Amino acid sequence: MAKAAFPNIAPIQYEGPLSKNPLAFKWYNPDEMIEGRSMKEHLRFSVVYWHTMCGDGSDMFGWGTWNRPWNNASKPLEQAKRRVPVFFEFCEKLGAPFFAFHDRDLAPHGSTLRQSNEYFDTIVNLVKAEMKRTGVRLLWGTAQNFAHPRYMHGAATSCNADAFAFAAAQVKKALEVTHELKGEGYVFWGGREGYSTLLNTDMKREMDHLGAFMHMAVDHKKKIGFKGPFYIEPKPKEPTKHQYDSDAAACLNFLRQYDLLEHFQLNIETNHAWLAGHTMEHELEVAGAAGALGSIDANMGDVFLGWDTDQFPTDLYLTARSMLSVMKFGGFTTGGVNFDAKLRRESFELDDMFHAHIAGMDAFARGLKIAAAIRQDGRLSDFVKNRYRSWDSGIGAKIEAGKVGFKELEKYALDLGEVSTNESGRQEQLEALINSFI
Ligand code: XLS
Ligand code: NI
Ligand code: NI
Repeated sequence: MAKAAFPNIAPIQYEGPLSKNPLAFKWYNPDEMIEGRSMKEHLRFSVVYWHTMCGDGSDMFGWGTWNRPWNNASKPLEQAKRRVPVFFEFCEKLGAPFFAFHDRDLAPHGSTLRQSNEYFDTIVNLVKAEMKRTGVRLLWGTAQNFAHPRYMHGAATSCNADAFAFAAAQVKKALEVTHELKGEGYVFWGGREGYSTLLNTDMKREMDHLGAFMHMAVDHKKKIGFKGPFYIEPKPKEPTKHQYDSDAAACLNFLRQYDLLEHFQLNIETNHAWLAGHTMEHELEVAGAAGALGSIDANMGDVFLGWDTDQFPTDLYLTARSMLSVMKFGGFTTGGVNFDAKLRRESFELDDMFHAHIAGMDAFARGLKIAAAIRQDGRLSDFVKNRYRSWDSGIGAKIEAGKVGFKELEKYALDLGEVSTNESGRQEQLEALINSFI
């Protein structure tokens, strides 16, 4: 085995809320049971390969800052090989049960597609061995169809049919690898599927192509026997001015229009929800109401910066309300809490990798406990139920059952005199109620 990358860090243990050890969990206690499931099963934490192994702290204004001693190979393939054991040592010490990758962050681009596929296979063999050794599993795989110049106009929505073909070949391969590694699901994030200006864009034609692309993916999934769900990950902008998968509602509309809904769920990312002008819980509720809440990319943005800052999620209101929505729709099955999050440029030391993930895991563990306590208490759900009681009997029940139309309702309203059931929405009281659990 290669030399340890984190020789000074022992496996992270749960030490409880009073611990002052920064390299310990204060709230994430994997085996603790909540509503009949262990925390580990509820949260299904996942580490991403791209930010964790391929990020370097650079931004549009400056070079990389992060101290990553293993990033010292002269050839890209050699570099990719060095990263594999480091990543799995990290996941193992952190106690993260899952990971996620793009094809091109595991292995480098080759000079031809054939060579890229060979590089990919070489690294996948190493990954497979490490997965076996550590027991870390794959939450989902995906294809990076946005970094290379060939995708400048998009991939499945490119004006260039050759780019579409190339993207199809890449997704085919990434899907096969995901299946080989027994991935729980497969993600489609839009990359550059969108536009910079409508002046040069045939939107209808591009959407039709995207629909066709997804059908081809579904066909291939069936062909190889991959049983996990496909997820679409909504995002409204960045890198393009407008991404077609702009939010949960737009994705659901696309899936319905192209008759794809039965094959897809959504992977909701906090920072993307915020960029779309929505809260995370809004997006979770939209997905959940359509029976399409699959997984989450856990991070958060900065309210004063209008871009995808991908910060680690440490806000307890956010994690508690996210978990309330997730639990309301039955919790994760194939999905999980995937940390699509990156360290700040200034957090350049090696230990920061652990501090950031511990912070995110503890925040979600605490969010889970808070959500479970709110559910157990019952006042919040009772309030909502009671608020809609006019639909449980009388005219409300008749409307819901489809037994009356405008004619009957007009008669009912004429005889009613005035609507008398209005009562307070109690927003402030409910906000205080939530606060009493935090
Ligand atoms: C980018 C997305 C991306 C997806 C995977 O903003 O979050 O990282 O999760 O392609
Ligand atoms: Ni993401
Ligand atoms: Ni993102």
